Amino acid sequence: MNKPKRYTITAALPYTNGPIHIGHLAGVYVPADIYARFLRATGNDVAYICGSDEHGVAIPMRAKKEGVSPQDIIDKYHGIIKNSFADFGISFDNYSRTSAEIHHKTASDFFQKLYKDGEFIEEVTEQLYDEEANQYLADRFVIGTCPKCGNEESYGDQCEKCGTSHNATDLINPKSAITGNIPTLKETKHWFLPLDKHEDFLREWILEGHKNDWKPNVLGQVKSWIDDGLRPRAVTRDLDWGIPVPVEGADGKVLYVWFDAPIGYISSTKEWAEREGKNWEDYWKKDDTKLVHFIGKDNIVFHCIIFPAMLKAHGNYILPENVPANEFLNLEGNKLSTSKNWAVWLHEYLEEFPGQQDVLRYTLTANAPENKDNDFTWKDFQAKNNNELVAVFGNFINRVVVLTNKYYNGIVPTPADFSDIDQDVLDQLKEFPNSIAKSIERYRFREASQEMMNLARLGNKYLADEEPWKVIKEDEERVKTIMYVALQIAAGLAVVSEPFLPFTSSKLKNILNLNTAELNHKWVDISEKNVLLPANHQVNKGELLFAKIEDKTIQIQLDKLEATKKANEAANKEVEPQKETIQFDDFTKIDIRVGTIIEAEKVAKTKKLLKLTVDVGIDTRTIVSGIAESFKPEDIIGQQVTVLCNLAPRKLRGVESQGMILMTDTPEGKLAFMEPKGKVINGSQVC
Ligand code: B3M
Ligand code: ZN
Repeated sequence: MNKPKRYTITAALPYTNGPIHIGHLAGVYVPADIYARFLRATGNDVAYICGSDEHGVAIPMRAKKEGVSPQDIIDKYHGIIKNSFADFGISFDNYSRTSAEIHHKTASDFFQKLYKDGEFIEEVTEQLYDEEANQYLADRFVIGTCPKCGNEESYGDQCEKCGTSHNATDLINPKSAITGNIPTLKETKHWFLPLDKHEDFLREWILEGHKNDWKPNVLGQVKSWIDDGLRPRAVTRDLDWGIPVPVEGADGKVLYVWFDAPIGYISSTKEWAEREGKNWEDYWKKDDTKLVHFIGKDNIVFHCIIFPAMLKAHGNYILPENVPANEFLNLEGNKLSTSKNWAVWLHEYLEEFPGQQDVLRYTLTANAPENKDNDFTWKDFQAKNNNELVAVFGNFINRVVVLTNKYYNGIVPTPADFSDIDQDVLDQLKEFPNSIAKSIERYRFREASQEMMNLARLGNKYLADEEPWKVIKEDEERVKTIMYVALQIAAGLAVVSEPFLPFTSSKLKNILNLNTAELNHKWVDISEKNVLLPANHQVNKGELLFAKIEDKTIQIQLDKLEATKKANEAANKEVEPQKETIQFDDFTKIDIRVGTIIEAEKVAKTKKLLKLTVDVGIDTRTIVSGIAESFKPEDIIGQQVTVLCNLAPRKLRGVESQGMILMTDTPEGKLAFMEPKGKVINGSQVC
């Protein structure tokens, strides 16, 4: 494609059925934001478009789970998600929502055009039906085995494991997600998009036309999907939540969420264009516009096959120039999961790491799952922060600014002649905008972020080698040149870091006082201008750009995940089967009393055991109990407990135990006392 006149960048519309987590940022929104920011910084006309995906079965399912209406759910999570994106500097030009009137109209008009042009197959077919729930089962309302990869947790419309998309009736052993029943089949009319009719065009456009510029993971999925044979896909549903199907004979039917959601990119662009006084059609219908969809791999088939087929069938729309889908991010070795709360939620991250959005942006970029699934670990997060952001980027800037203020009151000194090393460093500086740009333009954001960090490394090494803090004692003129060169690198870093570290770049521009008209450098200036910070320019006092993250801070996060893991295990724990039947006489032999813990201490050289002194009313006795990992000795003095008293004494790690404290498990996987509700006299019998 020749140099585009404008760019339309879309980022997958997140479902408003829950908050967003680091996987969303890593997979879609940070790479898209880097790309949009870079394009703006290099003088392009950009529309960076997104919005909330508010239809589909996921919403009413969440509403039912929370006992509220679907509207309550979308209003709650649309707000949380929109704020999270803003908090992390995801610089959309517009963030809309598919419940908006402009979207309902845009999607309805789109459907009607295809309907009138005869692009749909109208057919009565047998669909899965839940007799008890009295509703058809589609999408997430049904779970079964994926016919392609055997994943037993596949939804009715797509399998998140292999990415394929299918009809609910294709599932093997389908089960209703509402009642758990096995569905029956019941006739119903739907409108189908005949994907098979578009096979030749899709093969030519993607597998030929983009075989050299689309990512292998995307091409691989698309090829496999086309080779498996494209079939008509229902684009309507028997649901009461969604956009009503705008044709005769469609009462009680809505547009399939994956038909309406991608049209959400168009309606969000319309909303933005109306507000900005632009023509939305320039961004969707002009051949000199470059359209790029940023998505996760589970959305490839919808963005590379179904939506392009819709655009093609409609006519007059451009097609995506690229769909650089990322793979999945895992968390500490396990798949991120909303339902299992196995995630780092963005709103929680900011509570625990206030003002450190760029640390997460950088870590997720440096480890992005660009070509294969990757793992986020808190240890790596700490290492990226401490070893790169603090020790290289922050250290370099801190030295430059502190020394400029110390030696010259913040005034950029006039350099003497440059040494070969000075000149070489200044020449290298000029290359960074191009080398970073090359990586960004090929959607290699990991590589681009490391190249950006290489500029900080260049500056850090230059200062470490030139040691101005030593040279100042014997050659002040030389130090002026060294600091002048270092300041030019710092200015370059302020500009090229912006796509990756927008908050840091803004702070750095303020520190270097770069926000004046003549010094508000563009990306290209770093390569073209010889002077970025002129002599006699005043820089401000410095501020710490990054703070070291201590082990104990990371341990808190790891403990949180451990607690989540235990809670999930407890929640999924099979209930122990009942023990063998005993006779009443057997029961009358056991003597269970209420007692009170009056002393407690750890049993030496053990992790789990506490030695308790318990007043059981009959007497005061020693009982050894394996509760040390759930309770501190000092916290349970005075605790009333239920005690099996006539258990034969036994020695545990050298301590004779005369009885047993009865405990149970909490949902969080911790131990809990069986304690009476309200104070009870020690020795009271339990029976
Ligand atoms: N909401 C699926 C997802 O959140 C869907 C994306 C729509 S993009 C048009 O992964
Ligand atoms: Zn599958």
